[in-house]
Amino acid sequence: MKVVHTAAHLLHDPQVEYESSIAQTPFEHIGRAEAIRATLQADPRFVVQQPTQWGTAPIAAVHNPGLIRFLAEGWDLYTAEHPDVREVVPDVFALPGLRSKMSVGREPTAIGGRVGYWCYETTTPLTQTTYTAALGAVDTALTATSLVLNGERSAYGLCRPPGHHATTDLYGGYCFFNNAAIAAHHVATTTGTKVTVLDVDYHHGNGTQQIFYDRDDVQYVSLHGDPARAYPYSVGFADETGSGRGLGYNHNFPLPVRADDDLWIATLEAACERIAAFGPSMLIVSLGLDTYITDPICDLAVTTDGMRRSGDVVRQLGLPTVVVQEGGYDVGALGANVQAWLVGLGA
Ligand code: SP5
Ligand code: ZN
Repeated sequence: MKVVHTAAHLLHDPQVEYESSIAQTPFEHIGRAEAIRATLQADPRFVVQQPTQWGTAPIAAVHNPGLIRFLAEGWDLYTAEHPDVREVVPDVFALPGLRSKMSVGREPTAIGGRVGYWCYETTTPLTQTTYTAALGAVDTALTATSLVLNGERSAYGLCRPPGHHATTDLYGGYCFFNNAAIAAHHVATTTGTKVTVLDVDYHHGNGTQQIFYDRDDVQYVSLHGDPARAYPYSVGFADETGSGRGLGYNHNFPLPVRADDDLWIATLEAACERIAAFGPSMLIVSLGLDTYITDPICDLAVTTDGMRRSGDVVRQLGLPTVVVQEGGYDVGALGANVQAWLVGLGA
């Protein structure tokens, strides 16, 4: 199987994550992608190649151009006012309630206000070179997608930073641009065919759901920790089924604490029935390995064999498949879990 990877991810190397009211070393760090690359490079079933460059047009087809502009210039503008800052984190969020009963707020002009207009939480720092890394992750997803459009049965984009929490207008959840959504939109619009995004990260992909919520050409199907207890908390419930033309094309499968391989696989099989009924021309998998039993920030109980079985269930759909990397924070097991999943898929 072809693997797309770029060293550009090394340019996103934040040192602090503000999570659960604690300033801590980030769970999402460069060692994650390096561990996956090392495991796949040592396995002759995988061949690693670099992405080509796609520019910002495919990103602007999914995201607000203002978000792209902010990520491109935000660090320079912020550090012009605060020269000692190494990474930028919002401290004032432009929540709609601030202007309740008034018109919808415009983007603030002050840089301290802009960051809280485009970012929705505190675990996703913007560093001097984050933008270049985020562009590299999009290039990685689109290059893997083009391999499959050109005839590969499947391909894997080792995207970092991840993407599925980024909405049209907001970054957060370690994500800047929604790599999987950009790939899915690219396929749907350039081929005029239906595409499914299957999201198996522990966390609900609120960004991907939001991007496609009112569309009937891209189906979103997600298995995840129930947002009643799990990040992102306010989205990902089973009764969110799409709106307008998109009604019926969004499927959420929230899972209980410590869901094991058998419950996970049975749920994935139910999800795949929805995919088969939709009849997409291509499948984009948002692959998170944070469902793993010893993941440090999650609470499901999927094993490495469960990862292999997951890939095997998806293989049985018989669809051209692009796999893009999302989360997974037990770095010691991350390479083996990605490998098992992709071997199950038929690598
Ligand atoms: C791509 C991806 O997997 N993003 C996940 C972002 C989740 N960030 C918040 C996690 C909250 C975990 N709380 C558990 C406490 C452990 N200190
Ligand atoms: Zn996750």
